Amino acid sequence: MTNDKGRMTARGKFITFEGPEGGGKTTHARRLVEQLQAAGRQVLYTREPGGTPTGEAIRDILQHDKAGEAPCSETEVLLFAASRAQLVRHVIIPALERGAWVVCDRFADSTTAYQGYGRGFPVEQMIAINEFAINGAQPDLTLLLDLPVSDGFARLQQRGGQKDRIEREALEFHERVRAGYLAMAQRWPERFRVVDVRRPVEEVTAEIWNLVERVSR
Ligand code: T5A
Repeated sequence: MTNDKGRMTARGKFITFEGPEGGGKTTHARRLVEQLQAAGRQVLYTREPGGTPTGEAIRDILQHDKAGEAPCSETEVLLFAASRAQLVRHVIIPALERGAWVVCDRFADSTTAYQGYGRGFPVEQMIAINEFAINGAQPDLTLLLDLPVSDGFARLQQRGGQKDRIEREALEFHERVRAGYLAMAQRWPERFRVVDVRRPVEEVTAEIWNLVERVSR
């Protein structure tokens, strides 16, 4: 791979943050971006659903019923996948190819966790839809920020703001999501790292940095 000056560049690394609600994904993804930049890396931060004009429009439909009706569960799966397909092709793959690191706040595993384990669609079907959407762009490292569901919601309550459509789902739904994430971490141990986030922010930040440094070697 060469950059625009014709020099050889290595492909960047792709890091995703996943986990149940209120675990600190946005907080820690942004901290990681700052740390990587301070270490001299070119970094792109993005999020799902969203990250492109098409994706942000889909986000409004999915989270705030912007189309004037709630999407049915099948539509929900396909809209998350559509947002992802656009993000991968227009943003993530081009960034990795120019040697940038990509930090993404949620990615394909969210569909497996929420629509598969949470809503009850066949997990293997969700994985197949994800594969079609991501076009081979598998994360190098997935940081699963784990905490009990009730702790996550308590943090969101402290943070303030309205609950979106998915956050309003029953507690049992969110418990299945969390269990699904932990099952995925066991299934793909080479990619997943589980980070217990029931600890002060600085401690979690240090652990994440440790895990990320190992990927860059
Ligand atoms: N979804 C998404 C699907 O169903 N399928 C999919 O395929 C995809 C991609 C997205 C929603 O869409 C669903 C999942 C979600 O329901 P979103 O608005 O993007 O929703 O929000 P989430 O990704 O769910 O993020 P949350 O709003 O739940 O919060 P975060 O980002 O996990 O947490 P954050 O960083 O905002 O932190 C929450 C609070 O905790 C504090 C922070 O300061 C903040 O106040 N905090 C800590 N407090 C104490 N100790 C720590 N260690 C802390 N770390 C953070």
